[in-house]
Amino acid sequence: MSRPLVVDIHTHVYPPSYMAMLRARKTVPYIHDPVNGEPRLIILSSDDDPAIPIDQRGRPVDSSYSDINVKLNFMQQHGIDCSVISLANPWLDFLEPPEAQKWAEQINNDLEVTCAKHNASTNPDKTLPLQGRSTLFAFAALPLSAPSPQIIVDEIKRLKTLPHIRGVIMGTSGLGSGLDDDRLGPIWAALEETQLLLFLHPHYGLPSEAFGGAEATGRYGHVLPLALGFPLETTIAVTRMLLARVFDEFPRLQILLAHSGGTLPFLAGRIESCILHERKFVQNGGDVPGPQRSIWGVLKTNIFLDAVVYGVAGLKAAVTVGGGTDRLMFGTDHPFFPPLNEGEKEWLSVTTNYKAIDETFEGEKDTVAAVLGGNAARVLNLE
Ligand code: 5CU
Ligand code: ZN
Repeated sequence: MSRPLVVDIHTHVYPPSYMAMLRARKTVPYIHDPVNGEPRLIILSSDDDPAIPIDQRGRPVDSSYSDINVKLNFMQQHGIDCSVISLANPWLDFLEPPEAQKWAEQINNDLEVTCAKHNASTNPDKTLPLQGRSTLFAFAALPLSAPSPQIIVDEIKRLKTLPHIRGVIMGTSGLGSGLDDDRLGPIWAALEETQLLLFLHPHYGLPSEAFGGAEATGRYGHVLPLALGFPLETTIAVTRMLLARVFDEFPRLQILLAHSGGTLPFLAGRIESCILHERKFVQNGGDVPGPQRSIWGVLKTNIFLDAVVYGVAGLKAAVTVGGGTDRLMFGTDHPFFPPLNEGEKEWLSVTTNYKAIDETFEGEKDTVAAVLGGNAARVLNLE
């Protein structure tokens, strides 16, 4: 039986130039790289607690974060034909305004060159199909802290001309105050015009007090911020976009939500009901224009979900709100969630997602093929 094409649409890198920048920093995000001892990556603000010894903060960081050959080995070991690589969080959000444009151009050019060089080496005549060899495409990063939105718009337009860029990755802070910010209008317009896919990804989570503060970090590590903070952050960000009428004004905006939309598929009905009962909105007798489009319509026309949810229940919710299986796409979140034991080749985080897809769509060969790669190849025009 021929195996289906597998495309990983959620897989991160920190290009070497970005790693060097993190090594030179002393505040989050940074890499602590002692002369004796292992380097540590400190990206989550909850990790940067002075009560935690510096050599225990964050997590170990190895070449899987930055070396594309390690990514290619990982792809081969897990049957992945094509990866759409993206800069990992916190992207360029923290840069001083005058630095942002230069770094965005550098990182995006690095991503483009990495993909171009690799693909030229495996498919010099550009005649081979995607399946059965390794291919790279990328989601680019935006200079969101740049001094003017026009710089961001110009970068989006430039990205459209780079052959291996298929979209942009963005966190939930936007220009600094969330995705319901009116100043984002020109950026949504540029994404809509270029039809570059916006990969919306969490990073900031919830205030650490929601999880019990520093004491809880000491006891439970990353479980609460990653298992709950990340998905709720995504859910809140998209709901704020909906409430701010972003999908009314930009009905052709295309967004891919990380981690199967956080908790959005499960909470969509409640969100819709709260909107329909909110007296503030003009349609309910108030003075604030509320969203015109139903969340159910937005989920079926503007939103794609990755399949990085590690279970059947989450996948079923994702396909239910998407109105079918053609808006769901396989991903790994590599290099995050590596095996805990050195030398283990198979990643539990990846096999769990493969297994969940198999169990959810058992016996539906075409659906499994669509979720594993067919949908991504179609939506991102990967051939
Ligand atoms: O493990 C983590 O902290 C993360 C992260 O920071 N970013 C991500 O994409 N996945 C997991
Ligand atoms: Zn991720």
